[in-house]
Amino acid sequence: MEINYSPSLMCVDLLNLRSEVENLANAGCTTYHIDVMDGNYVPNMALGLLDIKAIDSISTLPLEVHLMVTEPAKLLDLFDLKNVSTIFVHPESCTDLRRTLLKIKSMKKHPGIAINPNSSLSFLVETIDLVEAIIVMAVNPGYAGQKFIETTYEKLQTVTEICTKYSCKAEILLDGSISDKNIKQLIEYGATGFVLGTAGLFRDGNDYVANLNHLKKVLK
Ligand code: S6P
Ligand code: MG
Repeated sequence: MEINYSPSLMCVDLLNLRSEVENLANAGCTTYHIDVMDGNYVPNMALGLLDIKAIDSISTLPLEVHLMVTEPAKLLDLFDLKNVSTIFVHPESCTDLRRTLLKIKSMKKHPGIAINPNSSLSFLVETIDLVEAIIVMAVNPGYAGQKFIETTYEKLQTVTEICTKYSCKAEILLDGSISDKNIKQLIEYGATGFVLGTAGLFRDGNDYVANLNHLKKVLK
């Protein structure tokens, strides 16, 4: 299985956006993770639309957009960009989750849901016929640099069981404090990819080649 290594671009040096984006691709990252926050659904803001359009214009990799906003359906058209492959929404933030996922599908993007540590998995079961990608949050959304929540392992196992039961082939991405301490176990429990931030990639002098190779070695 090809593992998706997706750097969280809110962790890059924004003053050097072009070289950061290029260096991450050259280091072997496979997609870019774009965190969008509105200061309402989560008490923070991250990348803005102009940053994302700039990234889209030079990207050689697919962009996975993680919307941490209230009522994402109202903003979806803004993300109808060339390299955006997947759009994730948080079920609780949608008035009509199914309609929101259908709208993403109509834009020819993969519809995804992002599941918080305390989100009910009934959202997944009820949309399993539409969902093509899943983020299992290992932290509460809003910030980089938080502590890994240990109940994530159990949650991931249940997500994997649900996908198997319904023959759902969605990618399963883990997001939040992903590092050499947890990736092996997460793969065993069904993860197909990782969002990489300060815990695993943007650390130790930001040597992306060395840090990514280290993670890959742990999985061998
Ligand atoms: C935060 C966001 C994440 C972070 C990522 C950072 O809510 O959705 O994608 O950017 O968790 O990684 P780390 O290793 O600093 O926790
Ligand atoms: Mg994220």
